[in-house]
Amino acid sequence: MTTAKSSADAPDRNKDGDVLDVLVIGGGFSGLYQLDRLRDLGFDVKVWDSAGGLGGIWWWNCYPGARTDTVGHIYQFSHKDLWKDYDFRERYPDFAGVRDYFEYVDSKLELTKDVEFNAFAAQAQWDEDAREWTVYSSDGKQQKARTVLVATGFGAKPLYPNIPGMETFAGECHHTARWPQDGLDMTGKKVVVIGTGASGVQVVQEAAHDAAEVTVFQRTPNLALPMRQRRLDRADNDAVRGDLPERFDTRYRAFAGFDFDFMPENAADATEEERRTTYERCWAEGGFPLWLGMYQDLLADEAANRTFYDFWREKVHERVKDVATAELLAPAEPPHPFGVKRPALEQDYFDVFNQDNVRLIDQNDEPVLEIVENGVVTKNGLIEADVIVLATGFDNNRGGILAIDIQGVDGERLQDKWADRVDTFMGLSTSGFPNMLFLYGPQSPSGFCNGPTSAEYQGDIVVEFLEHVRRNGHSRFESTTTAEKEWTAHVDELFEGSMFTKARSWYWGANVPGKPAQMLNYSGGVPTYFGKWDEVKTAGYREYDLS
Ligand code: N01
Repeated sequence: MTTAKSSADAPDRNKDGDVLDVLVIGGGFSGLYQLDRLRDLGFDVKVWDSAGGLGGIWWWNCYPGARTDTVGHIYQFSHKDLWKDYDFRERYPDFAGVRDYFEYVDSKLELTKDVEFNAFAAQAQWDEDAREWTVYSSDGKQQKARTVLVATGFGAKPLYPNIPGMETFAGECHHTARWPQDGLDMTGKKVVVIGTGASGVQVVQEAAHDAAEVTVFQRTPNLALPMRQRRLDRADNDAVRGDLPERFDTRYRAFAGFDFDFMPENAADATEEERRTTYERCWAEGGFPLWLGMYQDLLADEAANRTFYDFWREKVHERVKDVATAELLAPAEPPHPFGVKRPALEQDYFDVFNQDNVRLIDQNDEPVLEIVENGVVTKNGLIEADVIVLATGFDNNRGGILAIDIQGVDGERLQDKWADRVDTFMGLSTSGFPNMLFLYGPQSPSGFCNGPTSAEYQGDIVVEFLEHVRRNGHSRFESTTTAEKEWTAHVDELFEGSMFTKARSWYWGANVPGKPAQMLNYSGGVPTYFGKWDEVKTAGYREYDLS
């Protein structure tokens, strides 16, 4: 946990009123944390966010059923004891719950006075002589800043499927991440959902309760795990708060920044009976511990992994009555090893396929060939639709950054530099683009790290680094090409030969047609990542040219 320091020691650097010390692009957990910490330290800082209000990714993702896959108590700041006064209404808050939490944080920290909403950063240009960035918004605003922090998140750029005729559809067709802010009533409607990632699973559950018909196009089965959602009252929140500080601390020591970690035992060493007992116990508890709190060899040993897959499959088949549908949802042969593609958490996802109004279609056998005025067409004819939900995911990790035309030294474009490969130092910076840092960026633990954990822990190293730069009177920092080559090789080495190669996932860009195959999420774990940064700091940030 961090404590605010007085701004009294900070030099008055903002002599030129229209040049900020720091402009943060993105006002989610990471961006807002930067705002608060840097402001306390006397930096002149503002946030630009393309959203119309607080919530970061939860402002955009307001589709029916959108909710966290992390329990609210761990999906919040530990910062400034904010957790002491906030009560979560549900164990896993929905998007409205997360927005409510952001409002609460704002009421305590007065963040929004320094946030410009509806400001999409379209371009950023580096001026070597002035040693500053100029950032332009799509609606004509401009802002100079000595440092730019890009905190756009890993899912800022929606991925749209390339289906002919999309523009001819007369009903409502929305990507889950561009859902109408006023909502969309599905009652009595015919709904087609394309995609069964975390977003698709959540929409299907909700649509199934209200819609007249729900047709789900599945390309890859989601090895979804039980959520075990429940409502929380004051007493529940008080009980959780009791040991929350210790749970926050645990996040720093756990592989994925949660308050739990893999078990120190191997599934391969356990008897069948012992494994079954463990699986049943974890199944009853539900949530991500079933993924990242299980036997330590499950994500490394394919035979061990198969024991859990078979257990999971049995559980799904117990719930889905139609054998063919159950087989599509949970095939005898795994589509990929369990857990190397992100599983969703579900409440009644598998059960709704027992309802007469819900139908599952194998997108591989019967793809959507065309969208027409009144529905979608497959090889078997027209499926009528009033609503088409594109739950097709994102150009993850780098998409939100490359959506900004970033021009660095000598006008080099980041879009060109990263066209074939992303190169960063620890996911934080890239050479040729001085005085720019990425939060939750590509090649950081990002997709393998609980968001608020990264916002705080990675946020702290960024703040500490910016203080170091300021304290030493530097006005320019840039990571070296040697450092980023070594880091990229390290990220690649961890990926190559790992089980993550066995699923076509967004972790390594396999979900986007034409995107270069490259692991974009650091899979060495949160403790290793921060241990490496400690070495960097102790050695005096030699991976950066400072001047
Ligand atoms: O996106 P996804 P998401 N035709 O990429 C399919 C976080 N998140 O929005 O698996 C047909 O996972 C695609 O098929 P396949 C979370 O980290 C968190 O669901 O590639 N289908 C897949 O089924 C998550 O992992 C929360 O074969 C197409 C789906 O669309 C990440 O965001 C909630 C297709 C996309 O799944 C992304 O999740 C939501 C096409 N052309 C999201 N293109 C919570 O915390 C893609 N697909 C709860």
